[in-house]
Amino acid sequence: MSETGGVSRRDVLKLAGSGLLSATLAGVSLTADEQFKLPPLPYAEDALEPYIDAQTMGIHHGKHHAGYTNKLNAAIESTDLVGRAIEDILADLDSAPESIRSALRNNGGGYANHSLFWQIMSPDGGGEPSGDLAAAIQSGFGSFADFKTTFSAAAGGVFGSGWAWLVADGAALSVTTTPNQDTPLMQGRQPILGIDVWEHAYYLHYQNRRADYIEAWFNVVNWTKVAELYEAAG
Ligand code: MN3
Repeated sequence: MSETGGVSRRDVLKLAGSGLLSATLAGVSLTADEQFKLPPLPYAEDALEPYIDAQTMGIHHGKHHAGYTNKLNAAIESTDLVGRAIEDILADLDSAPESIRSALRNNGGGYANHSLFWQIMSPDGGGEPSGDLAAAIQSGFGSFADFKTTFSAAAGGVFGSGWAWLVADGAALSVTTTPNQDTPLMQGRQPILGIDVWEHAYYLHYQNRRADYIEAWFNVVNWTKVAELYEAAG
């Protein structure tokens, strides 16, 4: 094994895996404990096939989400935001230094949105919710089918890049959309389900067929996780 200055390739790979190396390369001086960490995917990159392809998942998580994470860390260093929860930062953007507010909005939003996105999908997903969440969807939208129609229309109607959300305001549910990496958290609202309709989320497999991506995505929605988030928000 080749070694340079006592640091082996294996050490470098370990550093890269820990996120320390990428942050160092980005010029971030935060300690490991102070940094936002890229959460690992809770399943393999190919686990959501055929609905979401492995290459899209790998790039989406390993490049896009990692990029938001590194740029978020770069934005907060040397501010009093270090150590604050991302939800708190996003709910209070107006009090952040103006010079980094756009960076926080875009990269902090991207960090939070994708951290949620991986969690609310699963290779064991699909179907329909049960229990309190199912009752709330029926109450709010008429039926699960009506909810799906409303949510899909909202997601399909996002102009350009953005997200469609199912938001819990206490027990009540509503569908909303945000542009770019904005999130309902910026209005102090709690998203419990979201679909990324940036082209990077689907273009390799679906090209311009966003409606096909949205329809397929329902096959991987992790309703168990969404129900947990709903209970926590209530
Ligand atoms: Mn994305």
